Amino acid sequence: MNTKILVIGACGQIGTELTAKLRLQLGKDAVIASDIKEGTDEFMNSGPFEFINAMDKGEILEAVEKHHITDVYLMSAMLSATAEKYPSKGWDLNMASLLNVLEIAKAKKIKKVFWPSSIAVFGPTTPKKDTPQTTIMEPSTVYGISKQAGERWCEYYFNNYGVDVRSLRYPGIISWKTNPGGGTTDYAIEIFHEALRHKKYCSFLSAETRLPMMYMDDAVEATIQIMNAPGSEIKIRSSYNIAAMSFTPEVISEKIKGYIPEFEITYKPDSRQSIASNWPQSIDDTEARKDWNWSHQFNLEKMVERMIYSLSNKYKLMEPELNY
Ligand code: AKB
Repeated sequence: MNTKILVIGACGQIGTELTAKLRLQLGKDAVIASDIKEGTDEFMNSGPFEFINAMDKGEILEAVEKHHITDVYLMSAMLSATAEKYPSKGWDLNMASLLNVLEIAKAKKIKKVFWPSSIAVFGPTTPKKDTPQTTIMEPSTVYGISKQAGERWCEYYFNNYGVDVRSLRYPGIISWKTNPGGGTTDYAIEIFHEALRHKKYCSFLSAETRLPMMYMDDAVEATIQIMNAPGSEIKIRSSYNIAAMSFTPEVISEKIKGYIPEFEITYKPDSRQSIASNWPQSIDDTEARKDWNWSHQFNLEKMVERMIYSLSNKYKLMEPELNY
């Protein structure tokens, strides 16, 4: 049976780029994009699309049967900062969407599921540096609690019903094509837009708040790689730690100054500071590297260079000097 993919939440930050990459690899008709809302014109014209509310199991099942779907990537979620504002909505969306897809997989209607977890599963009692795969997890946000519960559900459905579900604990994902929404790590994207347009940025996290981050291309690569790995290599069925770089607002602003010397950063921590302060500073992803050969391509320097040149080009601020 040929692989036929349904991406739920395809118009979001990661969903958009994941869908594009999968379509490049498998052909546009092998990847059905879906979301509760429309994407950009460019996205809507790039291949088949279904309107799906991830909280409605019937809508997901209908699309699965109509398109003979084999693999589902469930990318819809309410992120940390927004879920703190709407706790019950965040919990309902993050849990119901996952259980809907796991139930459809349990009924053998699909073969494989990808579901993203997050570094938000960790909390104030977790070791902050090189946070291990298995450690104390006492998340303090609604988003983190939903992701931790989700990890338990993934492992439960694998152990008890043989559902082939695979998951990654994403750090903050940095990208320039699509904007993020509602996350605590979003400052690391906003800073580039503001630096290029206004040469200044007011950070909502303090200068020394260190968080794990990853460039979008690595996140998409890791997602597709874990889904393509033989099942026998996937030893962890809750969710894998993955890592690429860690930095503070101060460190990234210094890197940006290397390209835009007039850039100035100021700090005005808001409610997102307490979320970030309870998260790890860096992640140990030894298990992912060992089990299915994960490795990242983008370090801090390469990511900053790519962001500056791609966004300069987008805003037509200067002729990019590098060709990718
Ligand atoms: C967020 O900030 O909420 C997300 C995440 C780390 O999962 N980017």
